[in-house]
Amino acid sequence: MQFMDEFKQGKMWGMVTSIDLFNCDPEKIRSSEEIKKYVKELCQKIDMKRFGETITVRFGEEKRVQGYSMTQLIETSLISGHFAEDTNSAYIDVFSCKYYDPEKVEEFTKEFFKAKKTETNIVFRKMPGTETEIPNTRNWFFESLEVKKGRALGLKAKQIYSKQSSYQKIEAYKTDSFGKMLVLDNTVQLTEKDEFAYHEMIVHPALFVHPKPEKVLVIGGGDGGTIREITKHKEVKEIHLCDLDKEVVLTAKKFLPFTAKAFKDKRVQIFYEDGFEFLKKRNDYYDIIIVDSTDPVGPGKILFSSKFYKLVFDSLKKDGILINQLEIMFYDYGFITKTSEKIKKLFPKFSYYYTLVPTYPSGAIGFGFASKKYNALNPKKKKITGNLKYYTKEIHKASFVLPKYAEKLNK
Ligand code: SPD
Repeated sequence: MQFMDEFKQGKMWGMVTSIDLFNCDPEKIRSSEEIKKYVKELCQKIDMKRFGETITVRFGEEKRVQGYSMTQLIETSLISGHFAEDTNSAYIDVFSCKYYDPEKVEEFTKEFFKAKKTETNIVFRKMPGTETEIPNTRNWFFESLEVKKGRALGLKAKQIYSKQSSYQKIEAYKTDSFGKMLVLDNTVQLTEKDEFAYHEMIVHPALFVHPKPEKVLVIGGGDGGTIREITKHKEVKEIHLCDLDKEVVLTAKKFLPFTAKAFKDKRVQIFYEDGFEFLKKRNDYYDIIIVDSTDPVGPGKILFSSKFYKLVFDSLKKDGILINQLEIMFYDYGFITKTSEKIKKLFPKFSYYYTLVPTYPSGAIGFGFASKKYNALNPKKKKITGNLKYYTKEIHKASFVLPKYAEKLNK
């Protein structure tokens, strides 16, 4: 634990261990004697000297808060507790400026009240001059799926919009360091500062490889970033965007003008449809299909299936190219391998490549480049309109060079 050693060395003023206990033994939390016994035994266990007797008072005219409250002064601060009879929960705080083992407190407390589940938070009380930059996380955004896996990037962020659409939770944030941010189902989709690295790289490798990309389809990508990059290619005549969720497009138009501006381009046509159903109606039509999907959970899951790739294959012309968002090499290597296998069964050429996006978990994200005819490593020379900040011919080639453990993907 980060501050434990400093605390032991006396560099912190004290430590609070707050334990929430759920599904406790109903009899124990309703007994003043049991609560007092708990305090006595706990103090012995963690070597704290009680100062005076344990006070218990049963409060609560209102059902929600009905139950005992307890306080026990100790020579080095205070133990307190609240016992909620309505839910059989208990909330205990042990605050001491003398060192104790918080795990012992948690274990003993859980066992004593026979709680089925506990959640414990430890807070270090600082001395002047020892304050750190470690923030209070209340105004910070973390991806909940990442937190569940015990890792996460934190962004100081203020929510400016939130809506549950028929398909997903849509949120917009203003972050301190990455500008505006779009979040779908608690997962970062883009931020204003680094989206260029994703959108340029999901688009330009294919558009520079295909000699005559006239009809391009984007599935997903309702924020408009991918469309914006496609519009930089003059020879493209039709740009179709198929996104299930109209609310994403509306959110982008309102909060993300830097990506949504591309919707104004005359070549763009938007279809609010299920990508799967949409493709069934288009055979041998597109030069390039780009799947700018969310992760393979919720509405995005089907976009990683063999059935879907077959539809994509049939909707592409005989020299067509498929690009799809294909997750994170560090974290999802198994999934990437399996998904690549599905694509390789249909397309004669397949390679994986990646780009760097600081606000995605691990800072990188990859794409599949599946082609019926053209070689992914052979970009053509051509002029495009507008600026590029990430893509160059050199980056194009370098992005297909994979770390040793992932090399097999491109063999
Ligand atoms: N892990 C998040 C992957 C998000 C990919 N889609 C981003 C959409 C940006 N147009």
